[in-house]
Amino acid sequence: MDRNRETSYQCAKERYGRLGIDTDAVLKELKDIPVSLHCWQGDDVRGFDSDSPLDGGIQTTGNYPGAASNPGELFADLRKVLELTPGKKKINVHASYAIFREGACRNRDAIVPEDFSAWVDFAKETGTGLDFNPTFFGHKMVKDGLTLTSPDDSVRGFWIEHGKACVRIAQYFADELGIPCVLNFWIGDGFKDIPADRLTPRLRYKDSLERILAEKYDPDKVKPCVESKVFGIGVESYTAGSSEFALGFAASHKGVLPLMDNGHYHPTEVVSDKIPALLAYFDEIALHITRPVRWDSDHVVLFDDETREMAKEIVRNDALKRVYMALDFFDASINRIGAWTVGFRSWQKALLNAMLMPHAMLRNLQEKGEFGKLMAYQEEIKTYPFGAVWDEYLRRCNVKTDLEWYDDVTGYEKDVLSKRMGK
Ligand SMILES: [Mn+2]
Repeated sequence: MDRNRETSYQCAKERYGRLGIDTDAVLKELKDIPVSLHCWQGDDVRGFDSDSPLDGGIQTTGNYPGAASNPGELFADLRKVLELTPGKKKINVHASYAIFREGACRNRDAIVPEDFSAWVDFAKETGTGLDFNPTFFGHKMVKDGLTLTSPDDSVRGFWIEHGKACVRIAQYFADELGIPCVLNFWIGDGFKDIPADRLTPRLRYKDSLERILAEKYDPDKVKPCVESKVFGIGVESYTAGSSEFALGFAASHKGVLPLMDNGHYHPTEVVSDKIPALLAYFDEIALHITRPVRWDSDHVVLFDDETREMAKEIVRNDALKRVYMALDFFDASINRIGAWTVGFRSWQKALLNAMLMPHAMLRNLQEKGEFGKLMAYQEEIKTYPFGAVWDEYLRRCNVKTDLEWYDDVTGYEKDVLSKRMGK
């Protein structure tokens, strides 16, 4: 079996070599590219700090048993996913995942780094970095669906304080781990029906973000982003943090990155095309990688056409160090460890696929106007022995290959998940 795999890899290496691609060098590079793994797939975005139902226009569907319901369970599940996935990881944490020590219970406007020290310990133990997100949803201070755009000063002030607390926590993460922390601002603020004023809420959002980012941080260590969205459930007519708003804010505030979530656009728009458009203007950008099915459904990321195309745009524009990549999906209808793992492995596959393409040669065909040949070559490359290189990558990363890994998921479900009560 191993001998077959070795032979397959050597054949693939030789074949890609003819295209001028050094597969060994690619595998070495890929395993050091950080990708952020979101903590919220493990518990359907519930978090630990509030019993409020999920709102802000986002929704999980499904009731598969075994969701994590406390930090110990979530850490155990994350460890399993880390074991089943190749490549370098950061863990993406939402503020709602604060882990209060005995007796402490702080509201979101008052959270402190100590409330996240268990995450730092976990990151140190697993050799991962940490990214962070303020949580502007699922909380009783969300009033009429509004947070940073609220006309109620006490509401808006509360959420500004939350944002500032999160800047301090992001700085703490970066200081503790020596790895920059991406700090992503996303709000679900908007209106269900036709508003009378679309500008004022946006001006309040802009002012709120400026007040939050006035909090002191080291721009080499904390990377603030603004994530846009087109609409959410219950806020179909107007979203304050639209694409133009987020881009405009990032473009006019030094050091702020635009963050594109590929579920946050009209269904025929593609983020793969937006990546190079933004790279023309921004030194660094950020991505949330998901799979929207007809709407922002946050299905598990697959190795599908648009996922591959997004990875290609990053790789062929030599932007692996300019694009902060994070996964953002949640499926509660299947085994959550399996869902997490498929999603992470799919993005790794997409990166590997992109790194195994002769981009200079293909670009040259485009420049020369040889579009028939370009189409033919792009189609031929699709059936190159990608799978043999993927298997070799998994072997080098000490991760189980093809169909073997799901046995671990099944075993973990039997031994651990099935014993969890109530969820
Ligand atoms: Mn997102």
